[in-house]
Parts: sequence; structure tokens; C-alpha cells
Amino acid sequence: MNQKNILENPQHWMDLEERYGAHNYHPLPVVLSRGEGVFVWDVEGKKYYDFLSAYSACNQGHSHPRILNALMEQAKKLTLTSRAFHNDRLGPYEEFITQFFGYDKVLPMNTGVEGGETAIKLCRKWAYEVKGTPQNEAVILFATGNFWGRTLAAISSSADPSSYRNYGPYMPGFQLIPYNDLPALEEALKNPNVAGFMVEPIQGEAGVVVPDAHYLPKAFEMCQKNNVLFIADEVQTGIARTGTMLCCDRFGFKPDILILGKALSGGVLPVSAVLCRDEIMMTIRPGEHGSTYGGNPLACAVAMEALKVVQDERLAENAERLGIVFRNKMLDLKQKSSLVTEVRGMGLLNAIVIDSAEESKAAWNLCLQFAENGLLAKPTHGNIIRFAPPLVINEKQIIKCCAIIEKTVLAYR
Ligand code: IF1
Repeated sequence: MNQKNILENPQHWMDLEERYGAHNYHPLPVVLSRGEGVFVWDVEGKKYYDFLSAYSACNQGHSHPRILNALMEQAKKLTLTSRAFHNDRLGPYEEFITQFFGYDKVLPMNTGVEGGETAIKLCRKWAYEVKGTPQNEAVILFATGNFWGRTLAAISSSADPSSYRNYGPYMPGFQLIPYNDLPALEEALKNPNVAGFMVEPIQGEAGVVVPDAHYLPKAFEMCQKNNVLFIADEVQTGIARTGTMLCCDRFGFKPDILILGKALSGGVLPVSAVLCRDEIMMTIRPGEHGSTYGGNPLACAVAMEALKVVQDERLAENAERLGIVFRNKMLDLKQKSSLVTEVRGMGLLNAIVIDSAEESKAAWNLCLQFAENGLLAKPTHGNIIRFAPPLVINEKQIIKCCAIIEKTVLAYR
């Protein structure tokens, strides 16, 4: 086989990963080599609509020119100083993002899970130093079905054995309550040592689980009444994904602590952020938290431009409008096929539930067929297929993709 044939052979690349990489994922057998806007191409030159957007990290589309330009211009000047010194990108970014979302301060980190860890540390410190919780007694509530990453704290709050099995002992001071269940929250809040409630406005990994319309605002109100911090994990739902800049915006409240990640950088490098008011943020003093790359000049330049793109291109409005188009098309499909038992989502974070009576692999096999037909999606939790295209998608493209999904589902056997 000549060099060109090898490089265009997906098996060549998959074999390298199999031989030399940890086996901590089970990807679809697709080897991608290029991305632009809503499209990605594999090593054989096949073009796909990307309906995963790297789990909502590419809301602005793959390789957005403005974001790439910000990356390249800054990379030529200064990429990393560490926080041992100041730099001329961090302050302007901090001013921009705190005013963009309406908070006093931001603590810049890198990955979404570091954002979650930072939020929990802030919540505990606030509990001991402001609320007056007895030392080491702070409790943080999480909702069953949550997913906020893979660190030992994150898996300590998980109810999913595939996340926590054989990683014990687990982080103390975490308590699980059912999602979308206000009486359960009310009961848990009777404990005066509860310091915070960390929750995804829509549970992504759990399968795009959308709570009742009154759940989030009522939960926020109950936390306020009990002097408990409402911590919104908007790593996946934020940055316009669900049809508003923040998912919480739709419900008219501002979380006490806001966690952002993924699309904060438009998919070009890991950038996360935790935003809150001074009373909480100032409990962390110099030398008490940080990260080598947190707030690096490159991340600051990229994140500022990535947010401006979301605003300038009105991506939240586009997600809201095309999300309605998409869900209506999927509801039509539900009428035509018994395979589809439920359609749910908000903005352009949607999912269909596949009749599990069919066969456990139906969702996986459907995703293989979607790929054959030029659309990339991946199941979550067995029989749920998440559809989350870049928010730059247009109506013509979304209708074309609904046709691909419908054709594939109706032909499935
Ligand atoms: C993988 C899931 C999605 C997240 C929320 C924090 C984080 C995530 C709501 C942590 C990360 C990613 C992780 C990624 C797959 C993807 C995912 F399926 F794993 F759960 F999106 F639903 N909060 N989610 O969704 O952010 O540290 O990864 O930057 O491959 O593990 P991170």
C-alpha cells in the first residue's frame, strides 16, 4: 500500500490509537482530519454535518476565522506567562467577561471539570468564612444524573457506576438528590450545613434531560431562602447552546456561582471560567488556588473573541429559532416511526429516545448509519441520541439534516 493510501485509510489511524493510546473511549469508527463551520471531513475526504460539536465546545462552528485569527495573532506575541507575573491580556478579558455576564469577578481555569472543582472550593470557603458553617461540615447537593467531569471529586458526586466504580474512597460532604424534584431539595435544605446546590440546567450526559419549567427558578428561590449557593454548571448548556446566552437566563435568575467551559473558547483550546460576586470570590486569597495555564494570554484573547462572535452572529437567537424547527421535524418523525419514543431539548441541544425494546445497540447502529449518510451523532446512555450541531447552522442545512435523520430512521432495520 503506498503512502497516500495509508494516510487515507481510517484503519491506519485507528490502529495507532489502539496500540499506543489508553482505551478510555469507544469512538465511532470515523477518523476526522478537517473541520470548518458545521462540517467535518474524514481522512478519505468524506464530508459530514457535525451534530455533536465536540459536546457543544464548537458552538461557533469549527475553525471560526475570527477565533482562529485571535489565536494566531496572540500566539505570535505571548502565549503563557503563568500567574507569577501580570500580562496585558488577562485584565481586559476579566473586565470583558464579568461585564458580559454581570458578575463582580472571574476565576479563570482551563477545563470544565476544573471549573466545577473551583466552584466547590469557593462554595466551601464561603460556607466556613462567611456563612459560619462548622469546619469540615459543609455539604454540597448534586442531582442524580449529573455529569461534570472525571476528577475524583466529580465522580464522587456521580450516581453512575461507570463513572465512580473502583475509584474510591470518595470525597466526603457530597449529597445526591433526585433531579427535577423540589420536595427532595426542600427536605435536603433543612440541614443547616448545606452550603451549595450544584446543578446542570439541562442534564447533558444523562441524555438531554429537561426539567419542568418551574424547577430551576423555584430551586434557586429555595436556595436563596436557606442561604445556600446556587451553582449553575453551564459548561454544556451555556454560551447560547439552549437558545439564550445562559440557560438560566430563560428562567430569569442569576446563579450565585456560574461555571463556563467548552464553547467559551469556540473549540480551539481548553478555557473555563467561574464567575461570582465579591463576597464569595474574595474568600480565596493569594496562593490559595490557581493553575499554570489558568488565564493565559492566549486563552484570554481567544475567549474574548469567541464570546464576541456569539453576540455578533446572534447565535442564541439562531439556536432558539432552529431548535424549534428541529424538534418539530423530529416530532413528525416520531409519528412516522415507532423507533422514536421521545423528542426533547432546548435551543440546539436536543435528543431523540430510541425504543430500547428494539435492541440495545439500535442507537449505536443508527449512528453508524447516520455517519454513512453524512451526519455525525453519538448515543449517550444507550438508547438516547443527542443532536447538537454548531449554532452557526442555517435553516436550509438543519432541514437537510432532518431529512438525513428521517431517511436513516425510516430505513433502519
Ligand atoms: C468526555 C459527557 C457531555 C459537562 C458538564 C462539566 C464537564 C462536562 C455539564 C467537564 C464535560 C464532556 C466530557 C467529554 C464528553 C462530554 C460529555 F458525555 F461526558 F458527559 F458533554 F455530556 N460539566 N462533558 O458536560 O468538562 O472537564 O470535559 O472540559 O469525553 O469525557 P471538561
